[in-house]
Amino acid sequence: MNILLINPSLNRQRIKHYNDKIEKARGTYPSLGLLYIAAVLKQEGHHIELIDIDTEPNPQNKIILSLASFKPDVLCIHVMTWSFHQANEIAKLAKDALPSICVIAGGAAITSAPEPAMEHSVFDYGVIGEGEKTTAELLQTLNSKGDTSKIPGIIYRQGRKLFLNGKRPLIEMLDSIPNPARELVKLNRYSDVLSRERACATMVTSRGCPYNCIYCDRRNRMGNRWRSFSNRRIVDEMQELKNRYGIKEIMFFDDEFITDRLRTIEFCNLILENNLKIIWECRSRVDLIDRELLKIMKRAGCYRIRFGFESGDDIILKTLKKGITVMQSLECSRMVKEAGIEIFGYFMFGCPGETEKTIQKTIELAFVIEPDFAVFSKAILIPGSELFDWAVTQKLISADYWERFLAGEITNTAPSLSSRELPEERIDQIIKEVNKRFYLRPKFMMRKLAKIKSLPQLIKQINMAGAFLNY
Ligand code: B12
Ligand code: SF4
Repeated sequence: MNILLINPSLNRQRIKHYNDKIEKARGTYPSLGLLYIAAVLKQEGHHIELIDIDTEPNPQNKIILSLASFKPDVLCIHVMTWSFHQANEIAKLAKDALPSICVIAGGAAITSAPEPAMEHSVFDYGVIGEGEKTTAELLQTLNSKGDTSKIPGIIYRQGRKLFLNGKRPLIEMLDSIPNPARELVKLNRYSDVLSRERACATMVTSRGCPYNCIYCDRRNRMGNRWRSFSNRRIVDEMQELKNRYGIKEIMFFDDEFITDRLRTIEFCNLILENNLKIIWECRSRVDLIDRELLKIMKRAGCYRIRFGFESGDDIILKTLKKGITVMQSLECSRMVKEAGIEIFGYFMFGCPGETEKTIQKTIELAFVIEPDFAVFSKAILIPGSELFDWAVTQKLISADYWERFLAGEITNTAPSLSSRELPEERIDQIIKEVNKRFYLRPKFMMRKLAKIKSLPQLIKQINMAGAFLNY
């Protein structure tokens, strides 16, 4: 079959934490999820074209041209909640041009709200959760004009009715999945404001997360059992990125990279044995770090770790079920700095129980930790999160908020908690102030300049600083 895969624009769909200039300066990444799906479909012998809206100078024309010349039988589209409307418009465009085209959608928007997402779109099939096995089976069945009613992990429509099939078990052997089909995209058109090297790529080495932070929708997506690719497979993928695409830097997008300490140590050893010489960053938790681990990570090329510090108040951390304390955040940051690794810190305002006082504690924590980069944001009630459900029970948001968002009745992409004592506008104002205070400090700028490793890095960071000045 001819299959067109589309990744909607991330830049046009960002939730507006920052102004457009800052959002744009932050960078653009390929959808790894869509590239995994593409790899499986290629393996199955289908003909593939992939369009990533953000990397095309004229994406609308590119889609129209592909529909006219490639004549896809199937359109596969990646849908996050925030790109839902755009994805639906693309699906409509495809159906107008090719009425018989079958549209399959997958990604967080489908997984967190399958029925509303189908109800308010023209998608024919929705793939829920991990998509590789489901999509392969769905296409085999469609190709042979078989019965899709028994395929686990999908939602589909027949006439005006929607049918939700049972769940598909998670993939146990991640190594059975092929590498993302990066050959379908132009890797040099992606960028990240923080990357040191021009040639930078993204990768995922594990799926799932065993923790229970209430603001996260992890329980819905890849499950709470952490599963990993084998270290051999991960290092081979890194080697391929280096040899085939000249990649010198990798950003690991795993939900939780260090869940298994032993795996991390063995992974670092394998990098060293293979003399890989690639620098990388990952995401982890402050309670999973120790000196010995950091030492080997640094030797193996780790130059930055992202941590969700979230709050400077222990009661709030407890409410968030984050499972960490402020002391652990401080201790961890000390160790990471000593190891010569950069820190990227996430801090959150507007959590349940938040007051001006607890916000000040979080700001103080950020200035004591002094991460190399920091994101200060509002706690967003994302669909499928325990925080959203809690807010519903507290009558702070309506249970059908996201359904109404998908229906186009609500346009606020970032619902958050607010109270008479701490209204949303006040939190927005605090975020603006703290961003300026944090990033426009002469000390911070001097330190950043001293750490610049290349001209592209310098240009990107000057652009970002310019964007912050107008913030
Ligand atoms: C990298 C990342 C980003 C990047 C870029 C996204 C990108 N292009 O990769 C950036 C930093 C820009 C970003 C921004 C945001 N992100 Co983000 N991000 C991620 C992250 C960490 C990794 C994504 C990834 O590569 N996953 C690995 C792949 C393999 O998994 P996957 O994408 O889910 O794909 C699988 C299935 O979903 C399915 N599938 C996916 N696409 C398709 C398509 C088809 C056709 C089919 C059949 C199946 C299918 O099959 C895939 C393989 O199994 C995820 C967390 C995570 N670990 O997934 C959050 C995540 C996707 N982000 C999330 C959020 C909340 C945000 C922000 C709102 C954060 C914020 N507060 O600003 C913004 C909003 C972005 C926007 N569109 O407006 C949520 C999404 C929730 C939702 N309902 O949409 C996630 C799930 C994290 C979380 N728990 O909060 N994000
Ligand atoms: S925020 Fe991170 S650690 Fe917490 S549940 Fe989500 S993925 Fe896991």
